[in-house]
Amino acid sequence: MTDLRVGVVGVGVMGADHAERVVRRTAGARLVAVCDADRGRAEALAARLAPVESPGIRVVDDPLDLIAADDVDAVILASPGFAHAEQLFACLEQGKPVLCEKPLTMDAASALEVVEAEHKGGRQLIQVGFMRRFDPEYAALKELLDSGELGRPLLLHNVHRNKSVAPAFRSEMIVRDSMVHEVDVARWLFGAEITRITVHTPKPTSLVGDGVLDPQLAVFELANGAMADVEVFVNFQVGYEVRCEAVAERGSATIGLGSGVLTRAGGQWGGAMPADFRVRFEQAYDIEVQRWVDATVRGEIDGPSAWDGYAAAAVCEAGLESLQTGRPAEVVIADRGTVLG
Ligand code: ISE
Repeated sequence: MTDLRVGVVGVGVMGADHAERVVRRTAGARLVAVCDADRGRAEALAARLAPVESPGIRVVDDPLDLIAADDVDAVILASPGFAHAEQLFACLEQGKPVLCEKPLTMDAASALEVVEAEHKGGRQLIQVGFMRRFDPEYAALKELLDSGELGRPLLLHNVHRNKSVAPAFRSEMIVRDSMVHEVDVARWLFGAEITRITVHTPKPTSLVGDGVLDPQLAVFELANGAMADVEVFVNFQVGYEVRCEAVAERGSATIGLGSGVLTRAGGQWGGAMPADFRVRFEQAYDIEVQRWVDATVRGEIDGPSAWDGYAAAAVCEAGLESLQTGRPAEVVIADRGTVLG
């Protein structure tokens, strides 16, 4: 069996991490090409990752050339969200399976076009990078809720904190690039679409640039009557912290307490906080990419679909409206049966 030949588009923080993962920790896959708006960055990564005796990793200038290349069987898209739509259409046109980092696209209309184009092609080629679904703790929580042991889920409380983000990470990105994870988690864990979202904004931390609304506190209402809340705080200063608690009729379950190794030394007691998502979700990313490679070889996807990316985009679009108006916003989402029927 020959290795799946993977090309990575966008080798910033996440793309570089995935590229390294494909090279060092993924079975049955080989990194053959990388591409980035900053060619120097792509060249440095290719040089670092290509072992001397290997055929090397090509650096390609144009993402569409990488997607079309004969020696690329499948693509990891880690370019900025605004570039995804065009690159996803190219993948569909070329019949290339693609693991697309979130957000699927920048708005619900373009995300729906992607879903429709994929459906027309008759084969699921797109998997979306909602990695929390592959985190062993989230997966265990999902299994517990699905088992029915705790009864009907009623509430989900989420906390999502980043140590800090670049100044260019504005209020809208907090919704579209960060909160989008909990949008997916809520839909997935509770098995229902989000119908309404309200984004509240307390007086922002003084440690962000003017006009950035950070933290944000959102409330999701789901079609099955459950509710979820999420605090997203991307300039928390301390470290990366993602956890959630599901409350059901006969009990609650909490994950993400991060109580790994606890030390007692130097008059202190406690553990360490991960610096960022690459550390906290390393195992989830490894599992996600390995399962994506394995499924791709079988001609399938094994994770969140284009529809999940679209549904999240629809919720985030309403979230942006609520961010602006301060009022609840209804989620406008197409009928799944009609689109995929
Ligand atoms: C980033 O793009 C991610 O996906 C991280 O998981 C999230 O915590 C962060 O806020 C985003 O910027």
